Amino acid sequence: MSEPSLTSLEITSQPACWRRAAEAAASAPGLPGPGERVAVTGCGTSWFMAQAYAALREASGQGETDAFPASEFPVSRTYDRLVVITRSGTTTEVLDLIEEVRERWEVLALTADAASPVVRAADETAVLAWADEESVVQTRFATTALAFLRAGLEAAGGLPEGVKRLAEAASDAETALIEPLPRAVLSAEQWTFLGGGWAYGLAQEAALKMREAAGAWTESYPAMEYRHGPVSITGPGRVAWILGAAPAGLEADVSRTGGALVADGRRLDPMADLIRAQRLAVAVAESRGLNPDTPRGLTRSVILKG
Ligand code: F1P
Repeated sequence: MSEPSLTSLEITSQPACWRRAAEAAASAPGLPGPGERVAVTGCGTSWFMAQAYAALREASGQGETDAFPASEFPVSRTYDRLVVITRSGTTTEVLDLIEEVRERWEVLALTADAASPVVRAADETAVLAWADEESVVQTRFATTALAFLRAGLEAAGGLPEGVKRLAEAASDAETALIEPLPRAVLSAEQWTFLGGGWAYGLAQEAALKMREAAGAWTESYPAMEYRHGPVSITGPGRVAWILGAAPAGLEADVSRTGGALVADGRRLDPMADLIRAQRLAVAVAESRGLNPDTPRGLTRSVILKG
């Protein structure tokens, strides 16, 4: 048997990384306080984590929270605080954005690298070095950054009704790491990931993982938007996968198409369910003879030449 990929090893370490994030968040400076008007940003995977956190914070009643990709940030707006997520700390669009707004807003940066430029650019930094990765494809850094922010919400005023505490999510993650993936999901030719509220950002990330690691055809939509057109993609040999709670009628919609439905949101926290999608990405990559550690056309961070 060949050695497991770096991506697989990093996926496996997520429950421990999340628990450490919860400890770190308890005494971290720079986290948004209740009532602050906050924007969250990043690129690629980091933007999807920003989306998930923004929806979770707003639903928890702790304040208006927007998420934008760093390259499309509406800088004329007014915020109290900008939260940036960047594993490398070197992504050009993120650094340019901080430069533009740092005089006006407090900036908290979450990064894996204490020596990176973002640490000098931001007012406060949370260095989640234990979650850094060797793989280009992000898995544990991204979810650990979200775990850190989620723990911050838990400490500041609580999570929305129906959202599990991070400690429970970490237990679900352990389940998600060992459960066999359904055969129909492993052998499918197309996957559409869905999620409502904060799970939408996670659905976006699940779809991106499949594209990056496996070059797979995936789509992602807010759960209720799926029936307004995208359902036409689903059919025999294809999968619709809902992270978090499934809206009424989804099962019947998917069943009519002849596609397979994955809907374990009652049982698994959406962050834990994302781990199953990460595992699927590795499995599909390997079944196609691809190395998930070396995604096509992608580097650890994108640094644009000026
Ligand atoms: C983000 C990024 C992602 C990409 C890939 C590599 O970098 O470039 O856009 O999807 O995962 O990382 P970072 O700003 O988080 O370092």
